[in-house]
Amino acid sequence: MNDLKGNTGYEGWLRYSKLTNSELRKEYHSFFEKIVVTETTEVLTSAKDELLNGLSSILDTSLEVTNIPEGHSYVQLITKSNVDLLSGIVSNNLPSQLNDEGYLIKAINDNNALVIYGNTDKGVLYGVFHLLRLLQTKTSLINLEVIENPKNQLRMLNHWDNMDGSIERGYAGKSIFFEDNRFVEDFSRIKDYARLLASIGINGTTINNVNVHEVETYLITPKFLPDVARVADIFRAYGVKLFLSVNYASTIQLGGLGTADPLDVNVRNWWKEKAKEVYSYIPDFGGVVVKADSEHRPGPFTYGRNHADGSNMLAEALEPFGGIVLWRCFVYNCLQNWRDRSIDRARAAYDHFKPLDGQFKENVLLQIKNGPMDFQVREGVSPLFGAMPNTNQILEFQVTQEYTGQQRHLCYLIPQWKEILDFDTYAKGEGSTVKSVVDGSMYQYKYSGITAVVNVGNDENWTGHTLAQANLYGYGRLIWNPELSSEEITDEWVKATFGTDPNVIETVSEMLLSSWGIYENYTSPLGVGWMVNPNHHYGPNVDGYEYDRWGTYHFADCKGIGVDRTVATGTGFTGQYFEENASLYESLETCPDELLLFFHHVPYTHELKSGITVIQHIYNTHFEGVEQAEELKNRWLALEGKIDDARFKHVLARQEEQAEHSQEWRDIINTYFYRKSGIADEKNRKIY
Ligand code: GCV
Repeated sequence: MNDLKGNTGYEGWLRYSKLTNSELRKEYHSFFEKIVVTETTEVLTSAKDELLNGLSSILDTSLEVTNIPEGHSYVQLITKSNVDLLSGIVSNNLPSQLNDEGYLIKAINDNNALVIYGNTDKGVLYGVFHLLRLLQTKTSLINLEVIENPKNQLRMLNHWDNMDGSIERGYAGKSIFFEDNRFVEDFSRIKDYARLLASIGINGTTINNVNVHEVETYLITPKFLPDVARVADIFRAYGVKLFLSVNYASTIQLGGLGTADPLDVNVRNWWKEKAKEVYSYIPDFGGVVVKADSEHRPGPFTYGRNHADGSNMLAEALEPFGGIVLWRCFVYNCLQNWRDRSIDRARAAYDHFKPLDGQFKENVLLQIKNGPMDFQVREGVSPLFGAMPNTNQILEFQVTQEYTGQQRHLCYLIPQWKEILDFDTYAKGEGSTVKSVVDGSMYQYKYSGITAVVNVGNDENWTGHTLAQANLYGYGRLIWNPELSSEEITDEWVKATFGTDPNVIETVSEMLLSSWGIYENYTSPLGVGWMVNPNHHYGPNVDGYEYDRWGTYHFADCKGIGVDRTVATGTGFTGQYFEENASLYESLETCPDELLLFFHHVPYTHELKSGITVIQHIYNTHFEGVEQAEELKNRWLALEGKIDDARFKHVLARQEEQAEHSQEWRDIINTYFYRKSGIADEKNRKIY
């Protein structure tokens, strides 16, 4: 059992519990009597501090940092300026095997020393965290040689934090950056956050909500820029670039120009001056994220301009400083008339952006949500991926669990994200996966990568549910290398967080890996989505959005359910995919069961490929989902005594809530469809 720092979950996966296995202690000691660092940069200082802290804690000794090892075993941190130290030890072309963030870790001197090499200090920092991960997972270092390069260039997070301290769709307390319309006073937590991010390879973050309200608009003014710069300083030391979400209409609100027309020369000049000012505070400012013409946010449409015009205006201003514009594609009509069946929200992003391919400046990236709707437990993959060969794309996931249980229910999303990254778009024939679009390799994008809405707040354990830390950890690890399996990532996280008792590893891993399917079972069925309470989105409400303006419908009547998105008889959405997927989804015969109601409207008696009818599937999965949620709780309960008390009780309380609340989902969904369809459950279970 671990005995670290009160076991609040604050350390996350950086617990560095003391190693008790004496064999391994001996082995590690034979590598690490000293830490050797001969170069000084801010990031290397972080790397050295992390190594010192991690090794001292795991080995329970205090190690010395020195320039010369003098007959001791040692671990040395080296960057390109000292690559000569490695001549004869590694191949001469090592620097060309690594990109700017890649690293080598190698056992040398007959396993009496270890080097961590990066072309840059950032590479070294990531290498240090890799080494500490090996120790936390109790891996032997004998003859170790690891070469790693991140697969994605931009590995970002987006905070939806407001300056009053609230977090839009936040389920883990208040903002760690803001309170009472200003920055928090104590920045020490921000440093601990930067450490967590660097340890999983995150290299950029926005700190404020994409809905940029009144006060936050001033983040790019001298009123707040000194504080923004202080936060940027903290992140910089951990290799994380700071970005801001900006208000598209800043020229009106801050500049007094009366217009935000992107083609207006005064508007353009205002942004150029603004960029100059921001960079005078933060020389390596990453750039801006923009939500424009979306859910009542201002944008270029007001002036009869398009999204290329809008984003290019900002890109032009940031270009001289190397900044980029992350322009969100979450643009749709949120004032839809539910009676009008001709509009389909799923079509919107593609319809708006695809025709603009090639019109964006080189430093614009289109930020595209993984699905065409909005982070549902299951939906199709956005057909925009791969559809714009001449426009940089970045994928947006949602780590915060808006529609997946709000960190009160366990829903581990790595398996979902893997499916999306592995999805074949067929954009350039078979094998044109989403991951190869967004890592930039397929179309040689200048900028590309992955971003996500983060799940962190000022709760002691950062994420509300301690097990929800696994989503943040896994997100970072997966976007560093999308080839990692869900199982590998899970194993790492469980060991670092709860130790290496095989029973704990097996139980927690199985809980995590089964949880997405379980959550899907008792919530909205077969890809249809929604069915949640309006506004806060927690808990079941089948018709919550059915007669509303948001474009999120299931169209259930007494005969059937689902959205007909076919070209033949529906909204034509399936036609936005490349041919192979278009025909796969178009046909009832080939459309996968799990997305059936996302693409088709079918009778309740329609037989699924599984051989059962849609209505019976709804009943079965909802009864089963509740049993599984109960089982999750029981599995956790069986770990009593093997997990420290504080974290044990905390997780148990969440699992109890999930088990109970899943019954609410089951009974409301089953009752609704029983009453609509009049078809009884074949197994005669209790429906109200
Ligand atoms: C930040 C959904 C969420 C909103 C969010 C929006 C977005 O509509 O419910 O809270 O706004 O997505 O991604 O911009």
